[in-house]
Amino acid sequence: MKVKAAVAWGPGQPLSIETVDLEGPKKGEVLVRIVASGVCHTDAYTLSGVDPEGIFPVILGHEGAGIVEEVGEGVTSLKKGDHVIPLYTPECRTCKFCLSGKTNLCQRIRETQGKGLMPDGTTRFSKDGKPIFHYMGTSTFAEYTVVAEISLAKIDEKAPLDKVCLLGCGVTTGIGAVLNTAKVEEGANIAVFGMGGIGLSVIQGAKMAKAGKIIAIDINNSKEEMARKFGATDFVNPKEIEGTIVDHIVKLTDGGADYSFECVGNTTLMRQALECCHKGWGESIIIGVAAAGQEICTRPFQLVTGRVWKGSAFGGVKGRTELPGYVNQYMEGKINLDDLVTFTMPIEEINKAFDYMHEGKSIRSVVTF
Ligand code: NAD
Ligand code: DAO
Ligand code: ZN
Repeated sequence: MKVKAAVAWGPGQPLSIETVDLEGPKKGEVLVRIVASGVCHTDAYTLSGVDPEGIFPVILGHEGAGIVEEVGEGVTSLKKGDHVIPLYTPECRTCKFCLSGKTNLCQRIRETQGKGLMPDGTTRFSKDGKPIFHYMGTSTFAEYTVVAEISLAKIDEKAPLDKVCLLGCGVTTGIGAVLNTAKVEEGANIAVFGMGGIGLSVIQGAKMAKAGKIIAIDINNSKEEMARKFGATDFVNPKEIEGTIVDHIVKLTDGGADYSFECVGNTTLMRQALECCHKGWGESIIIGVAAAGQEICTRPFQLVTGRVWKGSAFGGVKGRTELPGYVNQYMEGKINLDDLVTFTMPIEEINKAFDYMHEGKSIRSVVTF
C-alpha cells in the first residue's frame, strides 16, 4: 500500500513528507494505523547523525499510538480494531531476559531491530524499490507502520491516542524509573537533573510515590513553573547558586538525596547526580542517553561508601503487561499527560516539532495523521 510518512533521508537533514510503499504484515507482524506520535529527544539524537545505531534512510518515531488494521499469520494476541501503543522495548515473554524476572530488556528481536529491520531481516517500507529502514521497531512517523506482535501493547479503546502516545516513551520512562528501578519509598528525598519530558515524569512519579523533598534542577528557569505543577517542592538553577550543585543538594537534603535521576544525557551531570546522593545508601539512576563514546567517572570511594549507580531503560516497564495499566491510570486522572503536550500539529509540520524542541519551547510536540 501507499502511505504518507516523514522520511529521514540522511543525518542532519529535515524530514521529508513522502508517499512510500509499505508491504503488508508477515508472520508474527501487525499493520497499525498510527493516529498520533510524540516527538522525543531520542528521535532528534538519531536524526543528528551521532547515534551509533543510526541508519538512513529511515522512518523515525517511537512514541506513537494507533489502531490495528491487519494482522499477519500466527498473530493471536491482537485483532483488527484493537487500540495499541508500539513498544521499542518488546516483551516476548519467552526469551531468557523476559523469563529472568530481572529486566524489561527483551532480546527476542534485538539484533534485527538495532539494524532497522523486521525480524526476518527485511524492511516493509520502500520507495522506488529501495528499502527504507525501520526505527526502534516502531517507525511511528508514518500513517501506517508494520510492527512485531510482541512490540504492541493493547490498551483501552476509550483512551485518547493523541495523549496516551506519550506513554510509548517519555512518561513511562520517568514514572517507571521511580517506581520500578529506584523503588522510591514514602518520604524519600529526590533530586532530578533536567526538566524535559523525562525529568517532569520522574517528578510526577516521585509525587505518586509520596516522596519527601522533590528537587528539580535545570539551567532554564522557565521550567520551574511546570516542575512545581508536577510536584517539585524545590527548584534549583545550578548557574544561579553559590558553590557547587552537589554541596547545594547535600545541604538541602541534610546529607544527600536518597535517590537522584539524571534526565539530560550529560556525563558531568551524571557524576554530580551520583555525588549528591546520601552516603551509605543514596542511589543515582541514569536515564539520559549520553553521546556516543562518552564515559562516566567518579572516585570509586563514592561507591565504597555506599552510593549506588544504576540505569533505567523505558522505566524498567514490561510494555505488554504493564503499559495498559498506565493508560488506565491516565483515564482515572492519576497520571497527567495533558500538561506535557505543548503543541499538536499535523505530520506535515513535523520539522517545527524538532525546532521547538531544540529551542526549549516544548515539553512534547505530538504529530497527528
Ligand atoms: P529534553 O531535551 O526535553 O530535556 C532536557 C532538559 O535538560 C531541558 O529542560 C534542559 O534545559 C535541561 N538541561 C540541559 N542541560 C542541563 C544542565 N547542564 N543542567 C541541568 N539541566 C540541563 O529531553 P527529554 O526528552 O526529557 O530526554 C532527556 C534524556 O532522556 C535524553 O538524553 C533522552 O535521549 C533520554 N531518554 C532516555 C530514555 C530511557 O529509556 N533511558 C527514554 C527516553 C529518553
Ligand atoms: O536491549 O540492548 C537493548 C536495547 C534496549 C533499548 C533501550 C533504549 C533505552 C534508551 C533509549 C531511549 C529511547 C527512546
Ligand atoms: Zn523476551
